[in-house]
Amino acid sequence: MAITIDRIDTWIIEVPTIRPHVLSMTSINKQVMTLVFVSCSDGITGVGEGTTIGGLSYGNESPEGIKLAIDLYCAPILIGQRAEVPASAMSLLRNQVVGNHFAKNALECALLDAAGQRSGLAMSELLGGRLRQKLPVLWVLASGDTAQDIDEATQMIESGRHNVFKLKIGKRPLKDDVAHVAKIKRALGDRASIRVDVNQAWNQHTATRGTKMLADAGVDLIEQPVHRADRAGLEQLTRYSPVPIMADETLNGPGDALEVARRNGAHAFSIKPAQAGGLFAAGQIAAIGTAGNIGIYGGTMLEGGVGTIASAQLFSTFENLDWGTELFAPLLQTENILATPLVYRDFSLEVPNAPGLGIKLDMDKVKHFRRNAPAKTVSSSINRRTV
Ligand code: MUC
Ligand code: MG
Repeated sequence: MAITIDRIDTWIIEVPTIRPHVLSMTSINKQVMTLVFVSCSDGITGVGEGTTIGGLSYGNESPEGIKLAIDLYCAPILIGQRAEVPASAMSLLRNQVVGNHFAKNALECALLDAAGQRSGLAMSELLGGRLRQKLPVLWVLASGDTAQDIDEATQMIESGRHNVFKLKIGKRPLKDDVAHVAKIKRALGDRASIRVDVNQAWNQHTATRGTKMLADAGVDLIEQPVHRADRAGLEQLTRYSPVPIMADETLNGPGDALEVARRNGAHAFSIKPAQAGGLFAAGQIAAIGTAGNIGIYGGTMLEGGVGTIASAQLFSTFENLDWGTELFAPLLQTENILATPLVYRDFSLEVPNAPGLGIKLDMDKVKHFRRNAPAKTVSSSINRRTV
């Protein structure tokens, strides 16, 4: 008898961050994650995550919008469909729902998690086959304070957790941003690689000056310096910048990747399943990048454990991962909602081997952090993680 999708639940979870995380367009003190649970007629439940940054300030979908799109539109299409064939369920969904990439990615992940649990295979095997067991992971310095960033980075290097750092810039005037970056690079020297993410904040003129100034400051990579729609600008910078240019917000699916690759519009692609519209779509972006001899980097939407491991499962299948990954975000949250701890060691994240995502949620913690949860559902044993 066919195994069907019986029920879909979405929960909004809010976990505070260990410190404010300051980006050019927003600052966050908590991360809001929409978890989706897909329950199947054989008793298996898969989980996925839809997470964005700062409500609607970063991407096209908000946590509430992701929940609403799933509850009101996607779930009625999927319920009753065959659970064993995630590709066919997702194809049906794509035919009937335009856009809503974060919601689709969360659902695809949950279907693949369930399929993995059913077959006994890790999700990486359903995505093409794992080529690496651990992934290099950088840390993002974004406290908003230069001295605190230097302290944070020094601790990370000394504890063996990270030695590559991405700095969030674009909020302050260019010369202040460059002074901030240069001070951090001087303090860390050759012990660290420094990259920056401008999150679209610059116009062409500022970007042209900025790339040169950042080259002098010792920066290794510049991410999304101009607006996501400014492909011509990205192309110009890619031609003339002394520092490699990475596309992030510009890449909202394989079509964007093809367009950027055609015009040699980036030196590197940041691969994000949520932005791409799913894990397979993200894999296609990586394939287009690789075919175009463009460097590949594993990005994040600051997802918690579920979304981070979904990305890790995919990134572990990439032949080229030239710039490593930034799958650090569970460490930015005060609390990990997983019962199976993630292993960050030797500047890397280990990819779980158990079937599906290979992780288990700690449901007491999930309930505790659920938005509008009834008064405390978990004891006071929450260990505040410090940087
Ligand atoms: C982005 O633009 O890359 C990734 C790391 C981080 O701190 O923010 C995200 C978003
Ligand atoms: Mg970015």
